[in-house]
Amino acid sequence: MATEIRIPDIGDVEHVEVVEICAAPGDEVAPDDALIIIESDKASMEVPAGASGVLTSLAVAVGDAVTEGDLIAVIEVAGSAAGPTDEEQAGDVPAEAPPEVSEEHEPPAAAVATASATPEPGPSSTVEIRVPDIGEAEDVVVVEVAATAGQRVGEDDLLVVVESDKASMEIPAGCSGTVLEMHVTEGVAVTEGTLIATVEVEGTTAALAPPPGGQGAGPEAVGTEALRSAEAPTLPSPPAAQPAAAAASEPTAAKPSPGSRIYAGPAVRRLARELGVDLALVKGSGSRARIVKDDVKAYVKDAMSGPVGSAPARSASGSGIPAMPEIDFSRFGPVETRALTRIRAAGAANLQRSWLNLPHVTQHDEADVTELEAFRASLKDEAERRGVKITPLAFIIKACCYALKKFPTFNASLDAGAGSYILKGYYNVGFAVDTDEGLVVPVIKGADQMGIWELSEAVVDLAGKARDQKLGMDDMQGGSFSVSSLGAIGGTGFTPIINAPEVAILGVSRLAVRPVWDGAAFEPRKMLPLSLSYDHRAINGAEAGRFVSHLCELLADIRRLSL
Ligand code: CAO
Repeated sequence: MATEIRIPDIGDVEHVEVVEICAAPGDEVAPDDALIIIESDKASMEVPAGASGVLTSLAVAVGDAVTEGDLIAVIEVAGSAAGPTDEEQAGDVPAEAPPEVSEEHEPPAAAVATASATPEPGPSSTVEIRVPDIGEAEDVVVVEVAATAGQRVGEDDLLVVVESDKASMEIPAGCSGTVLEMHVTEGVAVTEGTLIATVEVEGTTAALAPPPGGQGAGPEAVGTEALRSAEAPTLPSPPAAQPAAAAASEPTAAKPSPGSRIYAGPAVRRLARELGVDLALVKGSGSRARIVKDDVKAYVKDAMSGPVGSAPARSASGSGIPAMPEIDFSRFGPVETRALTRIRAAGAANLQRSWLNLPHVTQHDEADVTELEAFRASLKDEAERRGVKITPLAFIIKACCYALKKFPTFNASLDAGAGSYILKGYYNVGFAVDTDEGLVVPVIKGADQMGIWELSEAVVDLAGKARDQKLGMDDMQGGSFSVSSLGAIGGTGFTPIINAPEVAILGVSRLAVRPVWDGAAFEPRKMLPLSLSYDHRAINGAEAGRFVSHLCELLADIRRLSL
């Protein structure tokens, strides 16, 4: 059954703008999934699908001016026997929209107090600015505090931005004066009536009307504008007038003064918070300098590629990388906090350091190990007699030593200034071992001097020590190249992180039998996926390609290991 989704009641506003499209035809949507985001001068709101099904068509585009009842989209509701209600058929509300919509026809509390503020000459007085009617919205938090104590504000100057799961709203001062105190900070939860700020209205007697019905606030409280979240989809009215101060504070690349306006929808604000981006520093490319997701992404890109100390970088953490926001996940469901083991924490720091400092590229290839596997199988009885487990890893380490000798820049480190290679005349191969405590990388010293039996013994011995937490510092130092084998686990390829200050690491995935064309017919061959990550400062792509090709040749014909 096809259901038409239309623009819900948007209060007194005649038209709102579609600022974001959140779903595309063909998408499966749930009732709570946002289809579009609409925005008036003062608030933005996600319009949810209101029904489960597949989005068959979208009738709006970014930039469209829409009004109540306009068609947004058509959803093919899966397996629904129930027909739409009369209201839905009339297009008043999306199917399954919450019942609160029946209240929509009341004029929103929006701007009532603001509009009725008629300052008259007289002595100063203190006005309390409180959170206005926020409809049925729950979990409303302050996401931005835009004014500070001592700041002069105009009626329309922004004090805070609050946000629920579905909508965000700017709360302006609603009167002119000096902020005496801001009573909220970013991240605090607020409800209707929560005290936001106290403002001294100078030289006037503030004849400000109480909020409608006297709800929540005292006689001097200024009701500003109602936030109706998507659960009660009503957008507040635009302000009666735009004071000159607000017009002068259009966002620019430089941080605007507190109180100036940031136009951004909830999805954009959420993205900015996730990336640790201060929206005040982002230049909006939308209408009225509204910030869209692409602006935030472009800002992050600039910050990452710009010179250290450039304006965007200064706003980020010391390393120039935007800090990750701290999120209270318990807001979304039950959580458990578990400390990282010492090994995992140390590994995490090393991996991050390598990932951030070394430009990683991964070269993928496949080695035909059919003959190698046949040879390995033929050693089974002897291996049992010797009490040694022989896996492909020993052959791979052996082949790596050969390849490293042929391509010495892979068995190297870069000096601190990255002006020269430090080529190593030893072949110490580390291999990643997965233990209960985390990942460790013991090193087989002088691996090039060992035969397959010796290498197999070394792997078993060091892996056992690693799992029993018996490795000494010496067992883990002095590596010149590393191998990370996930072959026993599975996968067809991955991006191993270089064990810096080494310059390359070989990832090994699970071998599989594949049909390989031999020029006349398809032959079943055992193919071993290899993934070589390398530091692109030290190694060119062509060199990496040659290194892996050579490795594949060696593994395809292990007689070459004796040449
Ligand atoms: N394809 C198919 N099978 C493979 C294989 C591959 N590439 N590599 C190993 N196998 C097989 C082995 O032959 C063995 O089979 P049998 O018991 O039938 O002989 C089985 O898988 C188990 O091998 P293993 O894991 O005991 O031995 P290994 O030498 O292959 O690996 C070690 C040893 C220590 C590297 C491994 O146990 C390990 O910890 N791997 C995880 C490494 C890791 O976490 N890497 C990710 C790090 S992040 O970059």
